[in-house]
Amino acid sequence: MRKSPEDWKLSRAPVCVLLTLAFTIAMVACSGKKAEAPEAGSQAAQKKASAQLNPASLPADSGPPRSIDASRAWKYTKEVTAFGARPVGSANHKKLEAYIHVHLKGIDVQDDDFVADTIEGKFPIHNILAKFPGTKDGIIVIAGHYDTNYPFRNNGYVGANDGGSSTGLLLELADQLRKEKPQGYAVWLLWSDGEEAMKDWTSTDSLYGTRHLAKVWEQDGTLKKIKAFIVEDMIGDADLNIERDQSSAPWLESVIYEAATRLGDQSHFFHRELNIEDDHTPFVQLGVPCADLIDFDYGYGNVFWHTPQDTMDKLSPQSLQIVGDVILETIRILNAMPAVPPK
Ligand code: 1BN
Ligand code: ZN
Repeated sequence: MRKSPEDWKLSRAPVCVLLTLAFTIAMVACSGKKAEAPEAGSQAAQKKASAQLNPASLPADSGPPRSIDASRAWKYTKEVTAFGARPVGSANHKKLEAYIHVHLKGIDVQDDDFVADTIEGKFPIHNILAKFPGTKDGIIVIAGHYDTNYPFRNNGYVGANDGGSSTGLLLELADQLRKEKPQGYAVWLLWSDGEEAMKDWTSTDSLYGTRHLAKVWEQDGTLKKIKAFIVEDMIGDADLNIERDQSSAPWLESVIYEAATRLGDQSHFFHRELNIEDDHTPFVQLGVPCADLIDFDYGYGNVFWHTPQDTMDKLSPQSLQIVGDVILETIRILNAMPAVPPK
């Protein structure tokens, strides 16, 4: 049963402070990775606030929104998760690649294949890209990773939320775009590979697929055409709380928040601000406007993240519905904006 925005505010408010504290400790203990809250009133926070968009400046709502088929996205997520651990170089990873390719039959698909030299040796990496042409000059990329962690290849880890939900939702978005072609910017769906670290997350041991693709697109000129690069990651959690990310473009997060508000889903967005490295990071570093839609509060204090407890029973089709619909509405608003990025 979906909670009303009021229910959410009431039930979440008392635990917010504790969650933030637990999260900070967990981040230091688990990964040593950057995922920090900014200092209130800091220069960065002020700059970010000033760069957010006034919703009144956005194009008006233009009729009934589109909606994904969440039961189908759920079925895809379940099927992806049922492959089991899907680390790079594994038989399960190959099976999932084939499953995605079969799903995309008839669509313009382009693979970005290369060999990554990692701390654990050389591994094949396969980014999968489905291109839906538009009617306007420019590209919106929606990305999510399909690999699971190499270090968890033998401990029963299945990555239902982390890898499963992102893959399942992208497959459903492909169905939507196949049914109704983009009326505006081209939309490219990216199943990214090698997002996870081979050992411990560092800037060189992580994001193998997107670091490669960002370089390729910088060299061939694609990067300049990208209007927005939106990552969806860990978006299946039944208790959905999408973070505001410090490295994401504030104006793009404003558009996403407006999309969520128009759908009545804003209570699931941007209660907490973190600095998150994810598949958007290589593109942020090259100046592309990005947003990372990630729920990094998966179980109390993120306890299910990167554990064998990341299983389907923690997820909900409703969360896939919310994120899928907000992505479609975001695309609609971007298409209606007179200039992207806004002047
Ligand atoms: C997301 C899911 N990530 C890895 N699996 C990226 C990430 C790693 C985000 C550490 C925050 C902290
Ligand atoms: Zn992960």
